[in-house]
Amino acid sequence: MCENAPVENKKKVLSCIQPSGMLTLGNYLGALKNWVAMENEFDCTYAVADLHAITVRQEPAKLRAQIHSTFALLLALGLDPEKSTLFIQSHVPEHAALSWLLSCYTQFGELSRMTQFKDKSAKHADNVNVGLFSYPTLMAADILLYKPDFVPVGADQKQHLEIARDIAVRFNNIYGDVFTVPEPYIPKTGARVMSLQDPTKKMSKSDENANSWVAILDDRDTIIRKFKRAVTDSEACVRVSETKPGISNLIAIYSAVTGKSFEEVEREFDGKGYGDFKLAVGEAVADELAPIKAEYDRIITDKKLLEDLYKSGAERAERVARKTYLKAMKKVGFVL
Ligand code: ATP
Ligand code: LTN
Repeated sequence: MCENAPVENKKKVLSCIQPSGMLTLGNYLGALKNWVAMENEFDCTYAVADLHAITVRQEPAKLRAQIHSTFALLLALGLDPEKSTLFIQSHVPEHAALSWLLSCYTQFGELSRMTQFKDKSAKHADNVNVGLFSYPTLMAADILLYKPDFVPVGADQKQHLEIARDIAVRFNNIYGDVFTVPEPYIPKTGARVMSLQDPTKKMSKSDENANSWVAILDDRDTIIRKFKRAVTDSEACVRVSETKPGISNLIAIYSAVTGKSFEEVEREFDGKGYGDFKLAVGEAVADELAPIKAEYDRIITDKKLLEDLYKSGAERAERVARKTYLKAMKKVGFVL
């Protein structure tokens, strides 16, 4: 579609990211890189999902810094606040408000089946709070308020998106056409980046072993060192195979960053050892992330700019969110 086409003709996209720690290469390849790629073709709304982050305990000062940092990173990635609506979730109160409404149209049984809930409640056994359980209703509110056609997320969020769709259909069946039922948009390449230390698990920013993930803001030496230490196998043959999850993960990462197909990568490293390959992956990732880090370092010090942008983003988001929220409230029977 033409870059200057009026916004109304473009399909709508909505996605959010939690400020729950240092964003990783998994977040970048599985989600954020795609956000940037979608910006010209779609009318995009992107938020820092800070309300979601407190489903696990956060230290106040650290959370505040992470919210700022995540918002700054969105700008550093190259997202344009004129083209896309960029905001912080808690600045638009309709998210929490609609979440309550939707929770009354969500079944206990369907939330109990969420694998992320099962995983996270096992991991944080001392704090299995109600928010962690009902989190998909907040995510459904994030989505449904903006009536998006597509929701880009990594493969791990598919189940939550399904629930959002089910809630929308259920609500619409009772009250008429209130919500748009969105489609998932899951990028093919780099859809699931695995841990560098245990390639059977996804790369996760909350993993305690810092060698298992690469942060988008890691410096070059750190990135190369982490790839050198990546767990592989003893076969020393650069080839994708189900029995070689470590090397397959590195090939997928290299392919996502360089745009080369898996076959091209295998050919390029035919007869070469893992040492050479790991170094090449590390260098390619470092090259891709370096300009983002440089831009981030510049933006994060400009507090005034950040504040202006997240305030105007929230105003723009709320104009849309308010309309949908009031429509839903009215349909349910509230006095407005
Ligand atoms: P946590 O470790 O706190 O659960 P996370 O690292 O899994 O967090 P999220 O904030 O839950 O990250 O995810 C943000 C986005 O990044 C989502 O769209 C998610 O699908 C995507 N994502 C996260 N980790 C990966 C990964 N390893 N591979 C691909 N995509 C990922
Ligand atoms: N749950 C997502 C983040 C998230 C989200 C959303 C993604 C919150 N609200 C709405 C897409 C649409 C996660 O943890 N990755």
